[in-house]
Amino acid sequence: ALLPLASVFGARAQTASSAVPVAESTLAILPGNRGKVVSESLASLSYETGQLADPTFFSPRNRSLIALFRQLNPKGILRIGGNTSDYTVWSEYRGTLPEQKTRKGGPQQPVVLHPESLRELAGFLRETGWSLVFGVNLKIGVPDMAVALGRAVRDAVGDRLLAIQIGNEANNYEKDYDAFDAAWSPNARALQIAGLPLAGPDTGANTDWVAQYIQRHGKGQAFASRHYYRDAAPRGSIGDVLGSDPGMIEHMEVLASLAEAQGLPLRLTEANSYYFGGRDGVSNVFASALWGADFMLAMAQCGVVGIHFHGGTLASVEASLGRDAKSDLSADDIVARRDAVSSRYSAIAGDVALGFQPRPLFHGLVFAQQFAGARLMDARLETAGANVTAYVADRGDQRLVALVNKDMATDVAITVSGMAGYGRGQTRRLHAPSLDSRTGVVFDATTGREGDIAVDASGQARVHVPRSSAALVRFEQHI
Ligand code: BDP
Repeated sequence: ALLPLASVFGARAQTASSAVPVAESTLAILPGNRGKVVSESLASLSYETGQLADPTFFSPRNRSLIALFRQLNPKGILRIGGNTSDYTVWSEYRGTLPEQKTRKGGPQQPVVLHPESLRELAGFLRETGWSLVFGVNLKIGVPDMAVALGRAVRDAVGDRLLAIQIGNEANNYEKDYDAFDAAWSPNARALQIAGLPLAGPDTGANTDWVAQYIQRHGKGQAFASRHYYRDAAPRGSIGDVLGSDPGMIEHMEVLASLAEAQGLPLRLTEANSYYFGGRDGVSNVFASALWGADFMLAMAQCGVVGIHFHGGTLASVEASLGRDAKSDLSADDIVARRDAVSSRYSAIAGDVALGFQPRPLFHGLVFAQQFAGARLMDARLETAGANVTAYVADRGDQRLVALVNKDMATDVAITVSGMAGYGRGQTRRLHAPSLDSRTGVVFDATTGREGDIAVDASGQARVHVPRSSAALVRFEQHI
């Protein structure tokens, strides 16, 4: 039933338009059905190997980026890879190297990686507390160089190296899984002999390749991986990103159970909303925060252990900015320019000269990361057709209830049942002036009637979630 907002939510009714419908919804928590514990490394990031060309980026002196990494997740995992990993050469490799070609057949300018970048990266990881997944060049077909670089990475970062991956989205250049396997295997053998931990296959969307890889190579690897993007920019719209992608859920459920049978965690080592750098007005606005929060929790529910949101600078734009001294810019200019130097989907915007700031997506990732360490529970949601998702988890004597209202037009009033034994809940809300806001996104504690939620004698609580916002309620168990 749709009730006028004012009748269920007096406090907000004074400011909200009375035209906003409210969908009466129910969330029944099924206390017997306990799922997996959400990994501490759920919120993770991915950057291009090309980002390492500038050793001051991932550096122990880059305090502003370190602070944002720590704020996102004190136990995250940084994945270095992407297309640029497949044309990176190691400066210390003394063997001969074939010339690499671009997709169109021209000579490919290599990214030359120097020891200094690895030393700086090691310091950055130490300061953030993050671990590393590092991708080496498969396309070039020189296993000796893969080993030389893999060893150098391990020597630089030590135990923080979780795994080496070989090749990025090889499905884009190998004809089928067997061709990939044949190219991959000599590299893998050489890296294994050198005692380096492996993970893979780091393909694009190819679930069947990942399944074959798990079957053939899964035992003893650090994790299994693939990537995810909703679609290619410039396709995409706010309505599209807020829609659901049920196919992905099915694929990941299948892969997670295959991986689990081999004792392997499953990670999305590269993911974001729209590839080709993201969709302006979608990937970099508040809608992406609701998408990211929901996507992370949906993936955790399927058994995905970590999601590495891809990002970083748009190197070409950055180069053109070199002439501007930071001090010449007003605060607003700096905000706009940090935005301009970054890929549109990057959760963090900025560069070393300008400093760094969170994008809207960042706040969505922080929202979902609140589930780290909590055990997911089954719950049944009925929303009268509103585009809402719900996630429930227990941690110690707390119960977390996340409600993501991706509906653009409808507020929801959710009656949560199955809360017997819990006292009051405290709410943090993820909201912004509008879905297309680039700034003004917050994830903050709500005070008063909207923030402090009571559980009644029958074990029910009422939570109101305005359209285009999310709420995270933390209920405390009765002592
Ligand atoms: C992915 C690549 C990554 C690109 C991204 C994009 O792995 O290197 O940056 O697409 O196009 O497929 O945005």
